[in-house]
Amino acid sequence: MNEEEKYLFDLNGYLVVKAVLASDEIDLCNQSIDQHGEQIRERIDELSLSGDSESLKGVTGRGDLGGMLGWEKPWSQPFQELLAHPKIVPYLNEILGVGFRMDHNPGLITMRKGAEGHVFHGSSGPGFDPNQYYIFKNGKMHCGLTVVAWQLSDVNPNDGGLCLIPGSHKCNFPCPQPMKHYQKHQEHIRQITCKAGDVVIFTEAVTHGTLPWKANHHRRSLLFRYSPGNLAYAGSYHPSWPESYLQDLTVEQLSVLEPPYHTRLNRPILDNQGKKIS
Ligand SMILES: O=C(O)CCC(=O)C(=O)O
Repeated sequence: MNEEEKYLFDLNGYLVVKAVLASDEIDLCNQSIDQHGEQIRERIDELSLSGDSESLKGVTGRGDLGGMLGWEKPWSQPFQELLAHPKIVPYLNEILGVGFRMDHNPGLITMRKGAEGHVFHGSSGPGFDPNQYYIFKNGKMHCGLTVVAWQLSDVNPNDGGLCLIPGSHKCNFPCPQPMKHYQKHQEHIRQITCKAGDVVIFTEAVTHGTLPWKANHHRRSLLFRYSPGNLAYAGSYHPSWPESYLQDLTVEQLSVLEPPYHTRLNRPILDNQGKKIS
């Protein structure tokens, strides 16, 4: 993570890393998802995410799909490759610290034309959330839960999808409710545009949400969430990750599935080339 990227992440609470995946890697992920397309569940009725916001409502809900790390071979393989991807490890080493770990089960967000948005949320002020935070101390960023969102389709201006309030990870005051509903101060809210193969990294402390999807093509954003090595938000690792997740993983991939504990206690650590060094 170079100095410019650190500046931008500290400034905005997110960073877009361009062209991490090549087109054949994107295709493999999309083929695996297509193979499991019947498992996508659209969040309607009580699972709706748009609250009572007129600006976020849609004709259907967001599609969710999980469990890809446990899919039968070869379908799980493209997702295993993302677990400790050498192009992303250096960012997580900087943002979360060495020894970072995967926190939640990964999940795909899909949206078809007309899919509703998601009320904005985030964990900056006024209270302190010890699981999802952004702190700058001793010349260094320290983050709790952090999202790595792998883009498997393009997101163009005005398509909708992920949006953020840049800088809000450092906010001290609560986000006004009308802003969380995309009904006020829209000029301070940024829709994140990107190409398939890009990765958006953002801290859960930044106020973020989803705008209704307006494009003809489907949105596909694959979310891996990570925490520092000493911390767990979700209990997905407990009592253990499913056995099906662990098949044929490299030592590096297994390292990020370690439960939370101190790095001092022989926690495996990856260097900035994504190789296990201890
Ligand atoms: O649409 C997005 O990428 C944001 C998703 C999100 O914030 C969530 O699922 O909590």
